[in-house]
Order: sequence, then C-alpha cells, then structure tokens
Amino acid sequence: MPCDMNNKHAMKLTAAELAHYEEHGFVVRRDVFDRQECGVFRSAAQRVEATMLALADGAEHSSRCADYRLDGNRFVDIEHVTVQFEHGANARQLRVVEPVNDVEPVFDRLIDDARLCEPMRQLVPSDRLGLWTAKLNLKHPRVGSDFGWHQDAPYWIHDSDHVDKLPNVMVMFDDATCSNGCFRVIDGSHKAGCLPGCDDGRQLAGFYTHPDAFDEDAQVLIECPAGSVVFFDPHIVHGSGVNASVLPRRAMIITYQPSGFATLKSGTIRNVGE
Ligand SMILES: O=C(O)CCC(=O)C(=O)O
Repeated sequence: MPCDMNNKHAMKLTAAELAHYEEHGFVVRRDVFDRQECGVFRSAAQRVEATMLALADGAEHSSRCADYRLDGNRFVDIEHVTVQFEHGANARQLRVVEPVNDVEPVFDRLIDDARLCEPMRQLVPSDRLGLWTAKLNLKHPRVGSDFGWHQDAPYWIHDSDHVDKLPNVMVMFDDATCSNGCFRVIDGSHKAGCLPGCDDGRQLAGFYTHPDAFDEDAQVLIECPAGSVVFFDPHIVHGSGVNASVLPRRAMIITYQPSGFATLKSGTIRNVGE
C-alpha cells in the first residue's frame, strides 16, 4: 500500500523491518513510489544520460575534464562528477553517474523525500541527516554489465572516519528481475566488517571482496517492482548480474550520513530535509 505522505511516523521502519535490517543487513519496501513518480525518474535518467554523454564527448577539449580507463573501462570526470561508460571497447551507453543530484534537480529533490529520510534517520542513526553520495546506475538492455561482489565501506574508508554511519537506499525506477540484473546481497555479511579484497592484478581488484571471505550460497536476489526501495548496510557484500534482457534496469543509490559532514565528491556539505 502506498505511504501516507502526511504521516511521517508511518514512514518509519517498523520494529520488524529494523530487526530484519540488523540481522540480514538489508530490508526491502515495495510500493514506496508510484507509477507516475517512476516515470518522472526514468525521464530524468534519460536527460542525465544525454547531458553527460554530450559533456563527455567534449572532454578532450576541456581542462575541467579527465578521460581515463581503469581495467580497460572508460571513466570521464567532468569537474567533480564521474561518468562510467558501459564495459566494452567502444561502448556509448553510460553505466554510472555520481553524484547525480548535482546534475539533475529531480534527483536532488529525491534525497529530501521523507519516504527515504524517515527510515534513514533510524539507520544512520541521526535526527539530522546529510548526504554522502548519490549515484544513478543504468543497466541498458543487453549491454548492462554486472557489478562484482563488493562492500562499499572499503571505497570510502580514506574519505570518511564514520563509514559505519553511511547506509544506502536503492530506489528502483524499473521492475528489477534476475534477467535484467537485479540487485543481490550476501545475507548477513555486514556483520564481518571490512573484508579482504581480491589481489588478481586488476587495477580495481582490491575493491572487490575476496571470494574466500564470504559464502556466495548465502546470496539473496532482490527481485522487486519499480517503486520499491532497498535499504542496505555499508558493510554488506553486494553486487548484481548483467542485463541479459530487452528491458532496462535503472536505479538511484543514495547514501546518507549525519549532518554537517562534507559529501564524498564535491567536498561541500549537503544537509537533508532542512
Ligand atoms: O546497480 C547495481 O546493481 C549495483 C550497484 C552497486 O553495487 C554499487 O553502485 O555499489
């Protein structure tokens, strides 16, 4: 049932949802955003992609941009905004834009939505919230690549001294299924803290969780309809498969923190819901 927008208390996680989050490292809520809102998010995602592709195309002529490859995959920094291209030598589709709230007002407003903030006040936990980062993750039909098993905390450990207070929420703009590369987690893996990374020679190897450090059989595939949200712990091992389908799988992942701290990439403070 859709949330009652006038009742902030009703948006809070219930005791059962909180217990699930503590025990498993994630909790899923369905029907948080309605069909019309998901349509607005999908249009905004298309705008972001068109804008960032045009900027990336001009990157080589701009001193404000850096165009580089990591493990063979293309990244372009446009000032503090990083654009990741889909994998494959000449891929023209985008995979990730971060921080996406700085390029699209629809996504900046979403950060302040009480349906996300009220649960986040419980999970950070803090009555006053700030933004840590916000990513648009696009998985185009047939070309959307996988996200290898990883934890987020090791990415952030050098930029934050409170990585345990950086919970995430993923907002699904499309139905997410096994065939279009739905999000997946290793149940309970958040309890182990920072796990060792891989050491196989890839430039980013250390950011992928070593396969000996977790039990892949404990994975939970989070198939859920558009408008669902998944709250997940910064230490949970997670990832997703390729999009082998003809349908897109688009989502935004927002990471909150206590208020008053700088965001990950711009270094400015972006307090939430004030
Ligand atoms: O979009 C996905 O399926 C997973 C993304 C992810 O794991 C991440 O951005 O850290």
